[in-house]
Amino acid sequence: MPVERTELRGEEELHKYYEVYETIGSGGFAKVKLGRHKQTGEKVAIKIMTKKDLGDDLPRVKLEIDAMKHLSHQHVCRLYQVIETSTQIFMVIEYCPGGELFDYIIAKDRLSEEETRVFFRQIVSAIAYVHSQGFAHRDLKPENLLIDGAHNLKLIDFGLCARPKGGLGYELMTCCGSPAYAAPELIQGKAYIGSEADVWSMGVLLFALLCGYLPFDDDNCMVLYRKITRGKYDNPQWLSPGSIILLNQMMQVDPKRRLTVRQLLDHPWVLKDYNSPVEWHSRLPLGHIDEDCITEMAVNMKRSRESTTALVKEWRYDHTTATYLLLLSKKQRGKPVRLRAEPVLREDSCSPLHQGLQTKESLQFSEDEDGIIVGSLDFCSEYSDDCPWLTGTPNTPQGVKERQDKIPGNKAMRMASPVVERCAYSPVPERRRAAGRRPERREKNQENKENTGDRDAETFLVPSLQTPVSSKKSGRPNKNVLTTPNDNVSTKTSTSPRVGGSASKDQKKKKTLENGEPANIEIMALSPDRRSRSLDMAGSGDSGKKRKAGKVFGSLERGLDKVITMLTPSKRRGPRDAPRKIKVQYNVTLTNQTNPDQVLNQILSALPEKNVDFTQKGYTLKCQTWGDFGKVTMAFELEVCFLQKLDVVGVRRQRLKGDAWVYKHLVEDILSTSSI
Ligand code: H91
Repeated sequence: MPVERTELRGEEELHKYYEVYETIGSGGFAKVKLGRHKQTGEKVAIKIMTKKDLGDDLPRVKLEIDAMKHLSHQHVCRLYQVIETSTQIFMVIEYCPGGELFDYIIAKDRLSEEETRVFFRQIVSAIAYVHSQGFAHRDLKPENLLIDGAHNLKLIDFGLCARPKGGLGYELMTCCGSPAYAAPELIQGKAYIGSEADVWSMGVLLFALLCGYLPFDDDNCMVLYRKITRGKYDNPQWLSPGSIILLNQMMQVDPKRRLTVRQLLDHPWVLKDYNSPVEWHSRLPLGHIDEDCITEMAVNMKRSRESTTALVKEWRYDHTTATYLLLLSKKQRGKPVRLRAEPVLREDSCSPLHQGLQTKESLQFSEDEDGIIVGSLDFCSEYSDDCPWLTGTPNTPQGVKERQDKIPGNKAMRMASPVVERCAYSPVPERRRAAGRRPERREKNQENKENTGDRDAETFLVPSLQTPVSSKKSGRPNKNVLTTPNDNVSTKTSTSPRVGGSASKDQKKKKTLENGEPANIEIMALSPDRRSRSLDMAGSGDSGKKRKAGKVFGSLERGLDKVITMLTPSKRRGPRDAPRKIKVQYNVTLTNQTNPDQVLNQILSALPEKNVDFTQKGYTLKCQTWGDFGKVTMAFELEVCFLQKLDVVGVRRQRLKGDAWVYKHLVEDILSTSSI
């Protein structure tokens, strides 16, 4: 694997070119951090792996890197740079501010057929391209599709992909991927064709988009496998006849009777409202070299355009590749193709790019658990700038402008050729507790949308004496000793629950934003027996509103081509004494409450009931669940925050590790138990 081996320690190399911020997720043995490329100011995702931890998975990482170097497509997440040392591997990847498609689906419960079609066409486009390059993805699921700043999907996680030497038509034997999305032939340990298995997974994915839960699901692996091999699932009543037909054609147990990707490109369901087949060819072919980017790089590097072109064409996935691809990305978004003078180490960050922002005082870097130096960047304030579509109306496909190109003609997609791998499918011993299956409650919700439930029975625990600070809890916290991060609140500890809160009914309020637009936000006041519902989606695009003095945010963020890093003032490194004020995002559950301490305490009391361990830092709870073998099965964060403009408290949630559907149900349980 020709990656950059450097005299510098990998980390130094990384910090030479990138600012590294907080962890935004994890995948397998990898940690993913937010970063910013210093010369272009572009945000990047940095996947960090320690070779020792990877062990036998190291070949998978190499496979993923090789696949990603090969793939350049509008719906495939782009690899920019690889830094490898004797102990670590850093992958610098295209940043997708919208996060996982999974979170988007659950925030909306399910998507409309129209919005599903927009996404599904992009998924078909990505997979047709990936297959045309001789790869099968083999782990298609909504967690592996990210949403970029223009609300377009990007496929990630090529760690399980296969590229049979003789081509995709050849059979594979390695059973991989997530069981719920796995094709019957795969879980039966039969030889299978990668592209056919991908179509099955796309069927499961399509179902998840349209329904918000999985077609095949069970806590027990063997029962789940039986369901998959039978291929029987229920079609909910909201599915259109066209959707039912398409799903059925994709989830055919016999792979030979299943639709092919080629057939999907111009399937009647896919064509509806578009009248053009899916455009799957790459709009960003690797061979093309952009002259503007070369000119800018040549000037910056003080070398000729010819030698710069030659350097870029080596595609070494070093800093040259990264700079070129990031400049290209800027150009494609209509931003100036400009580089700052030269890369400098962070100590020297008072360059024009950072003027007025990164004073030594405001730069807060600390070492994280891996010893990686990290800064801190306010995510939420940036979120809706990165994702203009977040400010839109729910269920409206926006920002997605798929080119209405011609049908890919007869140009055959390069498919096929055999390779045989062997490995039996090993049922995961300890699976999801209550993975995304359609709960009865959901049905009730559907039928009784306006049902007010027994809200009067809401009970609240009184906030306790403790002051904010980071209270590390291991094991089960004492329910009676609740902490509040606010020392201004009542300092009485009470063990007796008292009835509190307004007895208001579920409210479906249409709030008006400051700009006069209806926010179209659903505010749910839930009783303990009701599922917590997420914010349907809404936004307050106005990122420029004044913030409290002392915070390095606000108008500055729009300056200098929005490339300025907003670093956290020193006092914000410690636990917060007040909840953050954030914009509405789709990973925020709205409450109808105004007291953050009350919300926090409700969550704190619910966590032990659900066997969730947590560490509290101010208003953020870092939660974990443990499996039978002392392994962390799930990791996520819940943060109580104020929602700008709405003046209510919300709960931001972020999954860091674990099965997405189990997480969904666990968090729903916690929030509904908390009667939020
Ligand atoms: N899942 C498979 O949580 C569970 C924001 C966010 C923004 C990203 C860009 C690339 C990647 C992740 C991003 C991301 C893992 C990325 C790409 C590849 C890859 C991995 C990550 C999670 C890990 C964090 C991810 C989402 C998927 C966020 N993530 N928020 N941009 O292999 Cl190719 Cl692991």
